[in-house]
Amino acid sequence: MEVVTFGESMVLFSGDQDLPLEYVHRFNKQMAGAESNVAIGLARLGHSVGWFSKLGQDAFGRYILQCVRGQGVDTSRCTFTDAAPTAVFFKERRPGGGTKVYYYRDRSAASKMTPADLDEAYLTQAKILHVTGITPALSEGCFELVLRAMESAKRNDVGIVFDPNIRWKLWDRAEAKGKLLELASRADYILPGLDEGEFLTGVTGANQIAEFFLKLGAKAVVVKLGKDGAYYRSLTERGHVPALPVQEIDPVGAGDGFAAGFISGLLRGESLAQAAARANAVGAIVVGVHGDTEGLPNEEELTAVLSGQST
Ligand code: CKP
Ligand code: MG
Repeated sequence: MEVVTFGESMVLFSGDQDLPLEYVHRFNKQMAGAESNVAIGLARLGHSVGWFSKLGQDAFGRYILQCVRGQGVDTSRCTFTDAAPTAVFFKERRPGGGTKVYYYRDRSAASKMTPADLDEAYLTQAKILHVTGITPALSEGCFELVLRAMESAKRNDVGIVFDPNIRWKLWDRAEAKGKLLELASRADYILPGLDEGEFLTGVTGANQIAEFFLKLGAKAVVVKLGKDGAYYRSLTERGHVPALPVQEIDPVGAGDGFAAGFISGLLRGESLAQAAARANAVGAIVVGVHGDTEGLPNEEELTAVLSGQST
């Protein structure tokens, strides 16, 4: 396995009209979760990747497992529990554009994960561990699991990619800052959005954010700037990748596409500039499609976008 990631995935119900949820009658059933989005993105680009979670012993848990496994992701380390349900969330298509999400995930099956759910031998044979700041927000056990995985990766030369993915609905602000910085200090590659970076570091602007995380021990930082592309910096390289022209249909999942593209670049041995461009292109493609994983490109589609043949 080239990459291992883990976290909570949920069944996603998206309203079929641009209306507040109370007026929506029909919902499409899909599934999503930042880490499984990344795993699916990597599998589509031809990489071997494992994702694990704790799923409810219920129809939705089985559905999530089928979806992720069906995309070619190794799910052999997933476990089921009958002590808590699989979480769900709803996506509202806002009148006038944009989306809003509503979670029903409190005390879910995934929030029961602890360090005991980590198979260290499975993790340490990988080249990259991918973790996000969503998992540590779910429970103390989940925070401890992320910490254990990062420490084990560090001891065994597994590169660590960290996406802060701050979810304000899941965190108290002070706790978020403390715990996410504790995790960031163990990461090799950090992929914050501009707002997230400014919140965590207390400094302004992509270059300063990158400098802060490099001093904290990261090898490279890529700051996602949305419509302005991305800024990357390591000790030896720095620069800016311009955004690709896209029609924004559904921005949810773009950050995960970005992470998948970036990790794919690392695995291909690309320079930081190339990996950031690959990340930026995958993120842009995802924004143009409804759903969190449906737009994730295969290598052929991505190459066409990177070479300017299509967007
Ligand atoms: O940062 P992104 O928009 O790429 O993340 C989207 C995912 O895991 C989405 O699939 C959702 O399930 C979540 O983030 C979340 O927990 O918010
Ligand atoms: Mg994100």
